[in-house]
Amino acid sequence: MNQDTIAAIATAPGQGGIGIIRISGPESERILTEIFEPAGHRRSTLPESHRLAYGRILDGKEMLDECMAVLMRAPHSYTREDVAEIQIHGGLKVLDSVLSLCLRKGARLAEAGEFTRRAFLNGRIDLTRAEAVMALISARGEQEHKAAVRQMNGGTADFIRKASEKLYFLQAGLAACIDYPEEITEEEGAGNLRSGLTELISELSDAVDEHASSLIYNGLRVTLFGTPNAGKSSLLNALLGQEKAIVTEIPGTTRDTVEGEMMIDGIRICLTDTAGIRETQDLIERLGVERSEKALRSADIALLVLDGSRQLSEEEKKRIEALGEEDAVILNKSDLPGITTEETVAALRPGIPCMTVSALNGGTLEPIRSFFRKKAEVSDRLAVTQPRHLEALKRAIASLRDALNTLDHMTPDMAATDLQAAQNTLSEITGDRADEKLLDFVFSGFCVGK
Ligand SMILES: Nc1nc2c(ncn2[C@@H]2O[C@H](COP(=O)(O)OP(=O)(O)OP(=O)(O)O)[C@@H](O)[C@H]2O)c(=O)[nH]1
Ligand SMILES: [Mg+2]
Repeated sequence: MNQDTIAAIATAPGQGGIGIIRISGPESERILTEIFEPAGHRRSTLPESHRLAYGRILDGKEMLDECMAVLMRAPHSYTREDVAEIQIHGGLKVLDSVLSLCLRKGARLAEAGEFTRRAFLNGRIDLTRAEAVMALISARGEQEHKAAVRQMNGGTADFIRKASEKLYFLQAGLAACIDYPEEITEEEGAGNLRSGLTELISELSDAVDEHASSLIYNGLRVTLFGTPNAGKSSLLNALLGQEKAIVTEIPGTTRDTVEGEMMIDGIRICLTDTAGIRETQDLIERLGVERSEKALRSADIALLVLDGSRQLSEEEKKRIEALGEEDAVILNKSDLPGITTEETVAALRPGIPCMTVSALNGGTLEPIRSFFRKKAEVSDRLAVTQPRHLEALKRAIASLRDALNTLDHMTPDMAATDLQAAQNTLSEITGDRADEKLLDFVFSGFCVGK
């Protein structure tokens, strides 16, 4: 248990109907009784645990605000310590005054994520559930929200603990035949080690889906690029249903990259419109073209936008040929007579997805949306999604492979070190084994007050 008492504003900065100040630690009750006067009672009245009470916050004789306050005595609280929560009006100054009062009464300002860190250290939640709290708070898409809830409900921890148990079982067999060679033969103790390891590796590898993880947390990054005037900015605007980018008939209109987001099946599609690529003497446009190239490098998908009412230039033909496996072509301006068609594109690059649309007619854009839908498909049953967990899983798998390799070339007892390394890595995920550095890393991403 921590000895000091921490306090912080738990609600987001700015104006809001209600603002919450949270206090956790052994002094919570004393601080609350010193500053809170329940209606109809004296200030030092002992509050009943888990009972919301109406009253006033007083700094000496001065009233700072009306409030609702609750005391949650340990261990039935978020941190498993005594916790007090004070609901006041959500204004910067009033929250600041009440927080300062709590600090003067002996609380220390909480660090980012410190309440949740205490919940973890006091054994109320494992590390994956602690991380799920912040994942839930920062979720922007529906799939991100669902992944956070699965993790909060123990989906990740259960998966890792089951794997860890299987590994313990294999380790125990191996240890038994090493420690008691007279009683337990190698066949009895480690006979199923190889098959068990192979099974475990395959199970864990199936859970490592970095593509899905990137879709969930980063969204699908799509860059529109092509020759000036093809209609990239018009398409961005039409897809977003918003006039984000400037559109004119003058080639070279877009200079800076313009970004916008749309949602498809709970995944964020992050669209980037870029400056049309061409040789130019104009310094600003040239810098814009450099930005286009940078945006293309960081995209998951590049959409080459072409004006279907014109002949392809040699440059455009080369661009079609250079497209990556995930990329696609959009033939825009289908409201005008078609000169370049899907057949023209297919002849240059068989099999590349090609969609004929008109940015001026929203009804024609469905093929682009269904293209995104296909690319953004992600299972909503994944147990492990967060990058930190995936990275650790990959290390655990590598140690298990090392163990298999050791079994091939050496005696079984030599594999014990690799098995223990895998076991240690798995317990980093749930936090069963976590040093200060790891906890600092995890909780530094939290907001203050959580
Ligand atoms: N007829 C027709 N005109 C279009 C269509 N899409 C865009 N345009 C027109 O084409 C011109 C160029 O459109 P933009 O969206 O600015 O083209 P861009 O590719 O962003 O051009 P840059 O920013 O210069 O690279 C504008 O006059 C648009 O109104 C379309 O589907 N049909
Ligand atoms: Mg443009």
